[in-house]
Amino acid sequence: VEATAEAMPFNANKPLEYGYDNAHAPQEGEGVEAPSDDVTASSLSEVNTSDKLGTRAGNGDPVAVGPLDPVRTDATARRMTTNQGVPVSDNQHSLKAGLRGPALLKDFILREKITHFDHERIPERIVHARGSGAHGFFECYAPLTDITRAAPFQAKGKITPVFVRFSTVAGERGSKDTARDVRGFAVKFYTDEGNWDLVGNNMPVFFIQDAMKFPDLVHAVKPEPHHQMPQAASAHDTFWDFVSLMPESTHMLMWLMSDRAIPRSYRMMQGFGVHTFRFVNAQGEATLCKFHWTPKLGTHALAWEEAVKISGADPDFHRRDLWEAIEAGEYPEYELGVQLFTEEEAERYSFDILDSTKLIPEELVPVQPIGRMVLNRNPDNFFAETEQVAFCTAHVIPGIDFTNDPLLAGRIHSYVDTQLTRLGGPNFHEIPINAPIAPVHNNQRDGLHRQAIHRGRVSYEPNSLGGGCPFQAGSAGFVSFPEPVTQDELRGHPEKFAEHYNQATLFFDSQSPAEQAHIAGAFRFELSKVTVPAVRARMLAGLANVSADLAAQVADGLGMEVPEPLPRAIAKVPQSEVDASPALSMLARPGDGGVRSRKFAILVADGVNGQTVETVQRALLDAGAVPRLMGVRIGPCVTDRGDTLDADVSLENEPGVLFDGMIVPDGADRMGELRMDARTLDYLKEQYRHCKALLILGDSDALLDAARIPATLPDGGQDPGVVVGGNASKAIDAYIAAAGRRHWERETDPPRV
Ligand code: HDD
Repeated sequence: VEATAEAMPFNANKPLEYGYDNAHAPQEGEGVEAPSDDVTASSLSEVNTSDKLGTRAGNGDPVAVGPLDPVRTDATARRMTTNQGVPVSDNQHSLKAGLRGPALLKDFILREKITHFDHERIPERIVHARGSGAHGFFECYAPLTDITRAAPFQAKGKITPVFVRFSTVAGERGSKDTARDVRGFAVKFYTDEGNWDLVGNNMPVFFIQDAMKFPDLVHAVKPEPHHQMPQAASAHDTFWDFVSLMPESTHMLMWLMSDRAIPRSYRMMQGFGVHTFRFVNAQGEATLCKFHWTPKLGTHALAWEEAVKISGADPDFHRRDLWEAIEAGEYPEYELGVQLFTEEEAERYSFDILDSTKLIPEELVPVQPIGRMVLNRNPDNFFAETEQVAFCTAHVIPGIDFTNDPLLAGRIHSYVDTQLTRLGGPNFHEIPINAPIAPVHNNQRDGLHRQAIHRGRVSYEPNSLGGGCPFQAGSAGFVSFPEPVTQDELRGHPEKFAEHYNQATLFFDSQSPAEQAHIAGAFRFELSKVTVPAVRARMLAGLANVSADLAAQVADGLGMEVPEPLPRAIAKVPQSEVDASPALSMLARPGDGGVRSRKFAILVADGVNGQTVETVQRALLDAGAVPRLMGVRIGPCVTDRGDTLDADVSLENEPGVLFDGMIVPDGADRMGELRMDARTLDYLKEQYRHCKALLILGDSDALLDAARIPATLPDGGQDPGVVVGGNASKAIDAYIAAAGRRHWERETDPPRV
């Protein structure tokens, strides 16, 4: 616009009228050093794993950094461009005919920006929509060459990069983390011989035996279709209607109603491959195999009421926990173990190893540790990595093969298929997070969003024009295990599949009293949300086949009688090999009992005894824990010594449920502000009710009395989780020893406090 100030009502060319003040815009190369320029996408599929990854894992450095480097972008000190690389001069204003005139269609910069934005979302996963991911590595303990030729297990110390995604199942992408639900535990191994995906859960069994029923199961558990409620919860009519008609889900229901369904952290839960797989060695010999991940920190759970409150206070509780632990260098670690057995042994078991509603008791086939996985790098970009990662049970490598588990068969189809819609076409394997590190060469061509530029005119095989390349690998490639098949085609299931209760009973009987009480409480809660009495009654009739005691407790909680047990589907119930499996209790894996990476709140207010705060903080830090100073508000408070402490969290912004334990330092007498705040007592009560350890120092024990917290257990014994001490340095040691676990033994139903 050529105009003078005199001719126009305002000066059209005055730079600030456009809101663009070049003087304050960052200039190219200012302040931060620009990243190096050697970023090309070409090396993606040809990365040499040993060069890029080899020895770096041992010292804790990220191993999966190398392969993705070519596609990581960083805008630091770069100027803004369009997607075509055209520098953008003004990202604040659309192109208009005059400052108050209409926007112009030829504004390709505006249109590109809005069009891209309009298409930012992709369909969420139909199940496991809510998840969190991390990079890391797998390290093999010893060569397993006699049982498998799978690349990750060929040498002691062999490092394979991995990407892991943990998830809930039922909730949508933005739903809460602490729902009562199964957790997904999916691991992508980027091996030298292609990608292997071990797509498991934190429970070793499943609801159904045959993939044919999966859509029904998912429709039943998802929010009901007419009003789209409830979100991320199984406590509603359609779920219980379905499972009460599906006795094969009884065993899984025991797991789902147990504390396994409300883990304290993704870092503190087991993972299982669920199905029986096959290891195959170089001679083509097979060994049957079940996969187990065991967390180094042990298996720990939340209390149900705590999980409910956390979902309001921090719906990202597990995501945050995983992220913060990795940022802090507290790398989550899991041991991979296998149960190995032969076809002949399997035939003798009282259950069918092709039935995913059954596990193999560890007392029958022990779990042998074969390696460890360490997660040591957070994703750079949630969408590019965690959302776009595509796990597929069909992704196996030479040395690992399927069995005829009919649930697995359906999965082999489903996962690839679902990505076609979710990720928009058949080339999702080229998305960087999904691309194998092993080279990819075949004659598959074209399709939406093709990244590779295939050279030459040959895209068929056999060919002579391309020298016969790429050539078949023969026995060096993936050779399916030649399982003989001689049977008729039919729809049905093997006889042992009809036994539905033995392992549900084994699970319940193997739990500690507190875990059993939680299972009964969970059934009571869920069934109390069921509005159709006949569904509740049918479920109770199923539970009567599991445990008379459990059925009676649940019925009592619902004000109902225990009905006649459901008729059994199998005529002659096979005898279980074991009556008790201690390994099924979460208490069997306490970890080292320490407090590493656990969060503790130290209550502070003006007048707090500064010395005790310092002692407690130091000791917790030395033990690897995360102490936070919690005040009535954040910011400074003055200690009895006259110096100031900074409260970094407040009773309001980080409620007590977000902490593993709480400490009240000496000084309650002086800390009037804290005493007068009703939330202080609420938080103490909650900590107690959720069975966390409390440390109360000096005159602050008056708060314990005010909150009516008993120092003794219901059976009259001393509660080791309530540490009351005059001497801070002595008391904190006792506290740390007590704070690595929950003190379930103090629980009563209903709660005393
Ligand atoms: Fe599945 C996702 C685990 C049975 C079909 N499943 C999905 C994920 C996990 C599992 C962890 C999330 C992967 C990720 O983080 O991206 N699913 C299991 C386990 C099962 C199981 C342990 C039983 C042993 N699933 C199962 C069956 C079917 C599916 C029987 C279909 C026949 N599952 C899917 C799916 C999903 C999926 C629809 C949704 C998004 C995706 O795959 O990528 O294909």
